[in-house]
Amino acid sequence: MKNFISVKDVSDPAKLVREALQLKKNPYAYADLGKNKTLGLLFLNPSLRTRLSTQKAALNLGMQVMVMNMDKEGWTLETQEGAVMNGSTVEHIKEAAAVMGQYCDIIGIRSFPKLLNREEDYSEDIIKKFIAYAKTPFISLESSTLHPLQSLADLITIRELATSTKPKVVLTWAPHVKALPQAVSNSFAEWMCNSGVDFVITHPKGYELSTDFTGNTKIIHDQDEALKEADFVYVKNWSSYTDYGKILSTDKNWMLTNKKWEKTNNAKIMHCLPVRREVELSNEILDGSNSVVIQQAANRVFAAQAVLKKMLEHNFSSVNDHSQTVFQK
Ligand code: SN0
Repeated sequence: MKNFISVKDVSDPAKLVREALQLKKNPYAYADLGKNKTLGLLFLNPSLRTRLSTQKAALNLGMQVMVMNMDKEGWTLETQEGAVMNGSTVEHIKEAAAVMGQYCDIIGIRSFPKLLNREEDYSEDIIKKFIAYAKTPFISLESSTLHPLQSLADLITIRELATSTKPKVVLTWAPHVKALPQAVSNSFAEWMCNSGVDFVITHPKGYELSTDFTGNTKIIHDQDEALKEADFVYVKNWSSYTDYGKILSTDKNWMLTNKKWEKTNNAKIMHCLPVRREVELSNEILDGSNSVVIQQAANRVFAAQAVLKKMLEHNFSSVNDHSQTVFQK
């Protein structure tokens, strides 16, 4: 695995889940694998879980980690080709990424969409340019359109808790006060479509996600109907994809409560966090025994560790390094 941006970068998602569960049992089994390898984590937006779990994963593998809050501590980046930089941008992504590529063996970036121009956000211009100029293996810490480390942790959590071989998993839209990215939902849909679960999406009309990620997933606009017999309910807000970046509904009836939960098959309730209590999810659900949000967050470490382990083995393992045997005396 050179880059980890989407489920498409993973040849066998089920195997990656099994490897992550092995690492959870024995986190220090590969404590020397990342010796003398440096992971650089660059944040253009806030982060709690991604920042800490990815650092912890790297430390478990013996790597060194450098973290930078680019939005607050870095120079303002220019991304346009051919720009005359006589305004507020100070450094071009060409130099910034190339320099970081000199210091780091693997680079991860968080870069949220601006939610103003769909074409621009969905082109993933920033991460594509970073990969091109840094030339190191690359790990997405949430891009404009996807959040693969979150989705892998979600799949690990579902695998741990499932009581049947084909659980029913429902992704439900929830209200929010702000326009949020579609990335977590796109990514969850993409991973669920590749994992053999019975997957359903429910949202108000106008919140259809891109079929590039949802494929032919069943969409039910009646939330009560969609929740019937669910084994897992994944709660997430996203802004409209079709009326790009807009909030089309603030209907409080979409917030999951115990009364709605009663329609499910004793479902476990999932959310990627951070969650706005009593807006996206009720206190009674979050404080109740069916919420698995902390287990999901715990699994972020082993999702990141499984991915970093694959990258280290694929890109740096001496098994794949023939240069020494050709030139050594
Ligand atoms: C982000 C999102 O993509 O929805 C990150 C989730 C891991 N969430 C937010 O930006 C929440 C912001 C807020 O004000 O609640």
